[in-house]
Amino acid sequence: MSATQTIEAESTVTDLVRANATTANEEVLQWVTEVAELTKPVEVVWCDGSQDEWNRITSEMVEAGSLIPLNKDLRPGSFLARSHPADVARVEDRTFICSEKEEDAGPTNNWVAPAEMKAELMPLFDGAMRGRTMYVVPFSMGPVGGAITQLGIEITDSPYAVLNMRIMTRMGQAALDGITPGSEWVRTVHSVGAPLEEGQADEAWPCNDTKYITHFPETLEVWSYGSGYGGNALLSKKCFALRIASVMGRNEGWLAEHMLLLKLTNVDTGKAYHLSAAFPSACGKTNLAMLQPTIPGWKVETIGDDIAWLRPGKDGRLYAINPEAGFFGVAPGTGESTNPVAMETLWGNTIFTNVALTDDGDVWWEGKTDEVPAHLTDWQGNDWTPDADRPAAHPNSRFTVPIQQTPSLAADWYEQDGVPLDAILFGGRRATNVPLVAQSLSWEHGVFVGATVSSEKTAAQEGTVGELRRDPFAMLPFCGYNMADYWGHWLEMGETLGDKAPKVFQVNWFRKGADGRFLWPGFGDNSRVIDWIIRRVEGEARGRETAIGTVPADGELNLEGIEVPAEDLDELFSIDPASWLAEADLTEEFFARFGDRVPVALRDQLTQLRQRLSA
Ligand code: GTP
Ligand code: SPV
Ligand code: MN
Repeated sequence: MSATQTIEAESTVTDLVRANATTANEEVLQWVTEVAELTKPVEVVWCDGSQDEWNRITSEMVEAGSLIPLNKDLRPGSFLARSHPADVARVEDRTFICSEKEEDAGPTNNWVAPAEMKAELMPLFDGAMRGRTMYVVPFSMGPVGGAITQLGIEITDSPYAVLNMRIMTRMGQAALDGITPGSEWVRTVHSVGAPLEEGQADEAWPCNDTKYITHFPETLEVWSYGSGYGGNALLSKKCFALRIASVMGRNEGWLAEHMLLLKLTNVDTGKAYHLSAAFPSACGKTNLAMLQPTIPGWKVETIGDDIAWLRPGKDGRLYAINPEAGFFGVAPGTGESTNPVAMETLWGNTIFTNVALTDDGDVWWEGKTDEVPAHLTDWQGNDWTPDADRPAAHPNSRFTVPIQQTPSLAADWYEQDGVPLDAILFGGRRATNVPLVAQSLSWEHGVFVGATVSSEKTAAQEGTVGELRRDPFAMLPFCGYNMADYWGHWLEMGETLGDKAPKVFQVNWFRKGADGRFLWPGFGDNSRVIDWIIRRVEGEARGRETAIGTVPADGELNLEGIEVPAEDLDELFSIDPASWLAEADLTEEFFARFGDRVPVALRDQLTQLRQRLSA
């Protein structure tokens, strides 16, 4: 039985919270009571993550018109949600890091002092859940009891968030039981900011024009208001597992990263390797995590597609886990030809958000099939035909699906204490300059490469798609502290790891020719690049040193079975000193924003890069 109770005039909020509480931990009970007193919901539900609970909440949402059940034969157990048209992506300009000191948030974050932000937020949260149910969602990031695992609770008035959290995290009683008096856990509060007055009808997707995504790293708290979408509402994800966790990692000697995680096995020798890759939002992490090699000799298995937590293990190597339990993946561009593993993963039990609906009750988005259906209902519920001058699915439409449905899931996903990393990749979306692949000359050089990545903006962020911006370590919107200190932390991690540190590479699948076409086939053919990377790790593949790193020597990149014209190949690896010197000037300007907090080792790297380019 699920735990619910309605506020009676005579019952206090304390009764409401405690009557059905599934913990005896006073710290939790008091915090939930405080939030309930503030937000004034009509009922409090302690979530257990069960199938019964899922069935109950999905039925209620279907009834309310907030979820559309998909055709049970085509997409069993799956639903479509359509968001408010103004609530479709993360809102970076409404995202705040509320550390005590402004310089601890740094120049790349919005900052407001904690007390000031709380004073701004409390009137908004006061009564924010009126007329709504408050859900208490306990969750574990990583296997309960694992060496790298962390626990948290999200309080939310969004049943959509609850369903997504059940997919994205290990949600339920085991997590709550792990939160013991005095233990470290993260407190997150979310409201869509749409209280219901007596008799007022609800919206299908309630939200508020006013939005706040706020983080209090010193007290391990997140308060999110006004949005129901993705990283704004699933507070385990960017808010906890990146912004708050990056600060925990700095304090405790580990790293929280915007990285995919995969396992590669050499089919002949049976030897396994693990690599992680940091690419900005909608730049191919899910694709690479589910790579289907187009060359023989390698088996790829998936561990994670968005977030990795990295911590030195007892043997001195760097170990990684995927703290999540599901994918919140970009739908457009995901199809049989680009990502067959994802397509198989999505067979059922999936929540789709802002994709199009087919006439037979299935889903569609741009790139799902080559053939475009003759008629669809678009992401906003309007009739759509191929001659429409707008996409049928929103460019940032997404699927939420349990990771365990992935046919390529590695058993390593279950590893309590993670997997040892052999290589780390940094990448972005760069039409020019950055070669297909280059190995860093040292750990310090690798950190410099990560720190200076630029990438063209995608639909995952609000703003202008295609605009080039610095996105260091793919963490620009996700680092919970001063980015320059974060670089320093990476340098220190390198010192700790010494010669056991993973090798560092930069990749770019997105380089374009003068005619605007991608020079590299990408997707499954990225296995050719990964093959060279692993052979470098093994000291087997030959490289050619350039000013910006070591690229494959002639003939070392396996191109068997594909036709890449020689001119394209030259262009993919061409390093133009003038353009790179211009980038170096921009890097100097970028570093200047951080003043003297930029580690000396990175300034040295910039000097050395200029010397190599001018040589
Ligand atoms: P978030 O979930 O937003 O953090 O992003 P992600 O990095 O997981 O995004 P995802 O993998 O879903 O990126 C999808 C986009 O990258 C789609 O537009 C794909 O077509 C494109 N993409 C992925 N791999 C390649 C590739 O090798 N070549 C090219 N040209 N595009 C690619
Ligand atoms: C991203 O934008 O990097 C995502 C999607 O992974 S969201 O969870 O909405 O941030
Ligand atoms: Mn992401």
